[in-house]
This record gives sequence, structure tokens and C-alpha cells, in this order.
Amino acid sequence: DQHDDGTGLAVAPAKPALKKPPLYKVVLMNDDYTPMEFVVLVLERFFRMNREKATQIMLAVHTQGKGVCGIYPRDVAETKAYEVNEFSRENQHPLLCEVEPMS
Ligand code: TYC
Repeated sequence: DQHDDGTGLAVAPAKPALKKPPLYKVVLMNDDYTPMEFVVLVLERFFRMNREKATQIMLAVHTQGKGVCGIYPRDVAETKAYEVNEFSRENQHPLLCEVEPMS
């Protein structure tokens, strides 16, 4: 980093090149029609959960209305949500996945 601009006065050092990106929550919404088994499959396939963890998250969403299934940088979060919604539509289920900024 260059800390002197030639005037002899200190200037702020450059930002470090590798900074942690802002994180976003991928959230699964409850609905009345999507089968529980399909939600478990989605959590296993797109969020790399084992059956036990997937079942636990599915039931939390079922009882609480929505739930976080993963936390990622923005582009990864948007891609996950898009792929889940595409997979749900292909299988004719209304399951909805959304992205929310971390509070
Ligand atoms: N509520 C659904 C049912 O009773 C199950 C379900 C769980 C749906 C989680 C969506 O994100 C969801 N079949």
C-alpha cells in the first residue's frame, strides 16, 4: 500500500483486495400444497443437507411459515433460489424460495 501521496501528508491505505462479500439468506416459504417429501428432496439436493437436517428444516418451515435454508453471497443465493423455483415449477408444486439480505 502507498501511504504517502508525495505531499508528505499521510493518505489512507487502499482497501484490502479480498473482502468478505455481503451475505444473503435463502428462505423457503410454507404453502398448503407442496408435499413434505418434495421439500425434503429440495433441501437435500440444493442445500446439501442430510435427510435428518432436511426433515428438521422442512418441519420448521411448515410450522413457522418460513425458514432459512442457507446463507451465501448474493449471486450464489440468487442462483439457488432461481433453481429451486424452477425445479418446483417443473414438478408443478407451488413451493417458493426467496432471497433476503442479512439484518
Ligand atoms: N405445508 C406443506 C404440507 O403440509 C409442507 C411444506 C413444508 C410446504 C415446507 C412448503 O416450504 C414448505 N404438505
